[in-house]
Amino acid sequence: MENPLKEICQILKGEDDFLIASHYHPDGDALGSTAALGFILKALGKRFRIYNQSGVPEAMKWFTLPSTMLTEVPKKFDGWYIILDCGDAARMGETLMNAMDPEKSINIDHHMGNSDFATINWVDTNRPAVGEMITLIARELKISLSGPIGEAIYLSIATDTGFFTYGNTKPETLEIVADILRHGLQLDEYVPKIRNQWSMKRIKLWTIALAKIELYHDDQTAMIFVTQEMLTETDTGGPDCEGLVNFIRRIRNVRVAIVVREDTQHRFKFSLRSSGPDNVQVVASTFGGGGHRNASGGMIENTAEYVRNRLTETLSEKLYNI
Ligand SMILES: [Mn+2]
Repeated sequence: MENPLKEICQILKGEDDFLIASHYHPDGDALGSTAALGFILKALGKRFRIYNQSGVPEAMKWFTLPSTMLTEVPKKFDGWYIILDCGDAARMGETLMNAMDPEKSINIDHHMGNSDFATINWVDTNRPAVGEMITLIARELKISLSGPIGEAIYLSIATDTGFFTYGNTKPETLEIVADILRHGLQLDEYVPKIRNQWSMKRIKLWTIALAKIELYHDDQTAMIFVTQEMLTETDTGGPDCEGLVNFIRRIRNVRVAIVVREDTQHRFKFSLRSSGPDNVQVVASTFGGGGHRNASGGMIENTAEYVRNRLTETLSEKLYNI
């Protein structure tokens, strides 16, 4: 495709009915980019609907949407499907995937290895968030980043860059944020809305989990096992564990942080974090997992004892060379 951005803007201007969707269990980027594009279509006076198979998560219920978030695919829909932040078609959920008209679909994404599942595919892996790509659409259509559009784009970019701390944060990313601030976004009011959304259940889970940190390799590896028992006891789930691995990575002199979560009996999901040259991707790939040099993960089906031993042994071999 010569210039998918221009082509997408032509369709947004020329057509009238759109369904915007993102991956189920939406994160800040999925929800923020969906809303931002909705606000753009609203500004253009177009008909549109927004859809997410799993709806708006509890922690983002406060967020201003351009219209009601549908959780059912509309029966009679003849317009264009715009799919955001989905590395492959299955991420949008099966119902929409089956309903989507492959001849009238747009895929806007930043994941590596995107399967180019739509009619028009705009995939840019250098973008830290889809929200940044939606900004380019707004600019092309001469729509300013004021009010709810700016808020939605800020949510997208801030959450996918760890509030501008990950390596994917580029000068251009901060220039977009500067533009949003010039249009009036008040960070002291807005950022607490995004960040201060923890439930007491989650705090209870972390309290139990943090009390069980295990240290290995001369205290250079910190590991936590989150068991089904802990999750049941605190009435929490997988999403409540998010961020735990980054948190224990903050212990001084720890080079690798690991959180292992019991998914079902004898099935464990693990996340690894490191920084700089310490490559945890090679450790994850030993178990068929994936990710990046400093953030990777995967799954092991065996006993907890086996998982603990294999992960520490593999780290000894592949990372610490001991
Ligand atoms: Mn994203």
